[in-house]
Amino acid sequence: MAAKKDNKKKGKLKENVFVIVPAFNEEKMISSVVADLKAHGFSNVLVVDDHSKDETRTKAEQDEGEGVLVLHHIANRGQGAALKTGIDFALQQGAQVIVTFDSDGQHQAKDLDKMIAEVESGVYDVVIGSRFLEGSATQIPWFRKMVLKGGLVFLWVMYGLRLSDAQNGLRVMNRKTAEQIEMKEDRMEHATEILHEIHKKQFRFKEVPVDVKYTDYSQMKGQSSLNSIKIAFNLMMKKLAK
Ligand SMILES: Nc1nc2c(ncn2[C@@H]2O[C@H](COP(=O)(O)OP(=O)(O)OP(=O)(O)O)[C@@H](O)[C@H]2O)c(=O)[nH]1
Ligand SMILES: [Mg+2]
Repeated sequence: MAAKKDNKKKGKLKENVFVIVPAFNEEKMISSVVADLKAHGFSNVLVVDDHSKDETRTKAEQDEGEGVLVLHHIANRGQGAALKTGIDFALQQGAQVIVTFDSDGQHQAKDLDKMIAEVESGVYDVVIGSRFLEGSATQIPWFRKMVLKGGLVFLWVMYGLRLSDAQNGLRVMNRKTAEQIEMKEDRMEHATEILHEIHKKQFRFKEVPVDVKYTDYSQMKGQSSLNSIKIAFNLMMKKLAK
């Protein structure tokens, strides 16, 4: 309530902005992630619990009301599917700007204002966070860095797309983009799919530096290198099958 009052005072309730927070087994972080978003004036936070096995849903539901809504999958479908659920719901609610935000505590709400401003100004359709651009204070473990750099080469070779960060889940897009990108990949392949859709449909996009936190928790929970190879392999097979 206090945060809401403060933001009212500042005149920035961000009513047209919906933040989608896909969550799977994030009972340790979900409350602080939601609190960070609320403290920054976000009044439409949609947590999509993807049938977590732990207390993620219960924890998120403790924050429900006050600008937070929890959607729930009745089976685990993957981060891509959870984002799609959240985006479809946000569009139905009249969202003009849609943010995708990880629930593992690696993203920070402080990075969003500048990204949203770029979209709201109408110059860009999509703004994507980057850990690698100058201005980002992210300290990436060297092995994760190598895997992420490999992902960049993959994106370039497979889709002709040159970016500085190919796997960043922090994105801001306008309504038109959210309506037009097709998301068929239920699991982690969706990150590449979204970039490919943006490129193919010629949305105007920009990368901006953001700070991604690497902690023992995030590294224990995050994507394994093997999974990254599996994702690349799946995408390659699908491309070859076309
Ligand atoms: N809805 C849903 N979310 C998931 C699933 N798996 C992971 N996530 C969420 O997706 C976000 C990112 O997942 P990570 O595994 O950390 O992937 P990442 O951040 O790209 O990889 P790291 O850089 O290694 O942390 C987290 O907020 C997870 O809770 C899933 O099966 N369903
Ligand atoms: Mg992560």
